[in-house]
Amino acid sequence: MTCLVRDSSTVKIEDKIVTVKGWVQDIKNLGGISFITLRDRHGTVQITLPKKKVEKETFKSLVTLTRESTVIITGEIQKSDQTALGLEIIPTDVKICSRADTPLPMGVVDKVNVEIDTRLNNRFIDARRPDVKSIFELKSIMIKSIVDVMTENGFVQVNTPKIVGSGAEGGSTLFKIDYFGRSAYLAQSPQLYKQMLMSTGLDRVFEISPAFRAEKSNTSRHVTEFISFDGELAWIDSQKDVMNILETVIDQVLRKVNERGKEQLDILGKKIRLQPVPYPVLTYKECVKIVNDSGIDLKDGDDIGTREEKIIGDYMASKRKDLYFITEYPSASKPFYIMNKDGTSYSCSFDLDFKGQEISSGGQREHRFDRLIARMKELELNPNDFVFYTSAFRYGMPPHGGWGIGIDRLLTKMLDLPNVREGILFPRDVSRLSP
Ligand code: AMO
Repeated sequence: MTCLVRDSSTVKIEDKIVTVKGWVQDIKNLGGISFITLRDRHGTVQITLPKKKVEKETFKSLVTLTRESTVIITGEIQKSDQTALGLEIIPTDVKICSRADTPLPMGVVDKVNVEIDTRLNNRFIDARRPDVKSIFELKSIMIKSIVDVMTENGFVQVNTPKIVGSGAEGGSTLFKIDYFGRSAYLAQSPQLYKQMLMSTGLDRVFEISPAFRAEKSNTSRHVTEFISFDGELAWIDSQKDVMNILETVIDQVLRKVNERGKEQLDILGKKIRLQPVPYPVLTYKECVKIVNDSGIDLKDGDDIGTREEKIIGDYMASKRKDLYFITEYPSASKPFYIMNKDGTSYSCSFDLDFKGQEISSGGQREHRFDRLIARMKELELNPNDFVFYTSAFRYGMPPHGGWGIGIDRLLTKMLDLPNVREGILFPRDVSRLSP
């Protein structure tokens, strides 16, 4: 008789004899009969051990196992009314791959609430939980969907260096490293490189890669290493062109995740609320008013911080809008590479917020060499530190713009997770460097 290797979700009564591989989730010893719940990536299957029917050695080795040990079990399938799958496996052969130590640092199926720190310290066990595993399967589905949507829209996927000689997003969040005796940094974003690529004729590029910020703030949305999804496109008329493509991309990605990730969303008990495009646009000034109307004092020019973002998010939620752009930020609050709106003090930039949190920022870039240098000087940056970048603006640079999205924030907002760390397998923050 042939013996099939099956995952738990595909064991069928007709298989007669199967081999299953997994973790011992639970063992119940009732004297004459014992039950093992064996878990693999797809679910669980019941191994039933009637003492009289199972070979003595097999019985003994299985009932003395510890929870979360890994085993390979071959056995006969029998019908059962007592199990979810309507069947059980009576083992004929067992191979113990590794016996788990006791006590476990945390339970897998126990209902007790475990602190996020304990969970992150023991991520290898935490991610055995079907809900946690589903989050990371959805992240994979989301990234695959982004690649599909961007490629379908004519973007070329690129990779740019993560060890760099100068930062793009301000000195305060740069991680300095020793590069064979020279100063170097971990890239805060692919900003300067994706812009340089606009002068090559690869006029639509995207990148999904780690970005690093020496972010001292210990909040539920800041980490020191995150995955950035960057897009950049040339020949734009204004930042509006970038916003149009960005909302199309987000919309298509959310739809794809809803379809492709149905199984995982069901496990989490979630459904992604889809919002038709175009997304609403608020100006910075309108946001200041919304915040002031809520009783919080915010002056024109002040930063829209976490508290203010939340107020604006609540206001938009009351209009059933989860995703919305914020435009016309004061130039002073934006980096040197963003274009100023001629004759105003505003920048050609935008943020995209999702349920009261910034998930993306972008805009039209300053592509005119002289103005770019002037803007750097205005912000007290030394253009000589950026010659590798500014050179690309001297020999034919098209007008261009783009965005950067924190993938981890997009995921956590999409799933209403309370902390960005929930969406990162091994997060890095001001106090966490391990595991
Ligand atoms: P910005 O600095 O706004 O813009 O970053 C873009 C997006 O990256 C995410 N992000 C973070 N996520 C988690 N932890 C952090 N510490 C963190 N910092 C940033 C956010 C944010 O919206 N070069 C520009 C983008 C562009 O103009 O193309 C940039 O990096 O989701």
